[in-house]
Amino acid sequence: MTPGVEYEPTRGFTGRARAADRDPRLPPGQYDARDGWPVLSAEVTPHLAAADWTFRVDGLVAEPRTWGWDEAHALPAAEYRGDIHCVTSWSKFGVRFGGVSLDSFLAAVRPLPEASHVVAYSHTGYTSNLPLADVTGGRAWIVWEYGDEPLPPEHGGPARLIVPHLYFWKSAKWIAGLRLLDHDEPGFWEQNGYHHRGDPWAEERYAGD
Ligand SMILES: Nc1nc2c(c(=O)[nH]1)N[C@H]1C(S)=C(S)[C@@H](COP(=O)(O)O)O[C@H]1N2
Ligand SMILES: [Mo]
Repeated sequence: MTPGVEYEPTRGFTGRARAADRDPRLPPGQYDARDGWPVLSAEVTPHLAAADWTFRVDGLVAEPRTWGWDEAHALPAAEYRGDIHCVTSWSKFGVRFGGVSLDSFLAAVRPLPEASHVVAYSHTGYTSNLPLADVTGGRAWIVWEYGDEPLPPEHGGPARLIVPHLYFWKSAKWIAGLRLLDHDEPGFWEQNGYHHRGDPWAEERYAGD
């Protein structure tokens, strides 16, 4: 189980499995993908060299800034060990991603008080929207390692965003930047009927859930 995360006891019967047999790490309506890691991409996988990767944070910040690969790696290393959940219903337990906490990038640009939301955008044009509160406080990372290996291109390498407490569509692959806004601006899937926030424990899959 993920340290620091409390899991609610499962109540009653759920689907085919008896509640008692159900892994408490599994949010409602999800299954354990075990050794598999499905690739879900709306785009063709870009093959972006690490040397060409950049990450920019702008919008409602005191000092907009762009980091290159080496500059981003000079920030304090951080990792996520825990679970991930895709809205298409697979979850993976106990994965490890290595990179840098988004807090480190945000500390450098200094968000303005009116900043309330972010749009994350990829080098391919993919976008996802998030409340600023969901990407601060050690809950979001820019990562370039999966396990101890470089993040594979089909999974967003050279670098992607991860926001693992929300459904994984929020975690933009081939991340290019974050724009801080004073309002919520729906991203790619959110414009196509998905929920604006996407909490897997509340089963916030579609708009209106
Ligand atoms: N750029 C980009 N990022 C993306 C997506 C995408 O299509 N393009 N799909 C999202 C969805 S729906 C999921 S579940 C995860 C899938 O990540 P994976 O392919 O590494 O499993 O990436 C998210 N980030
Ligand atoms: Mo997904």
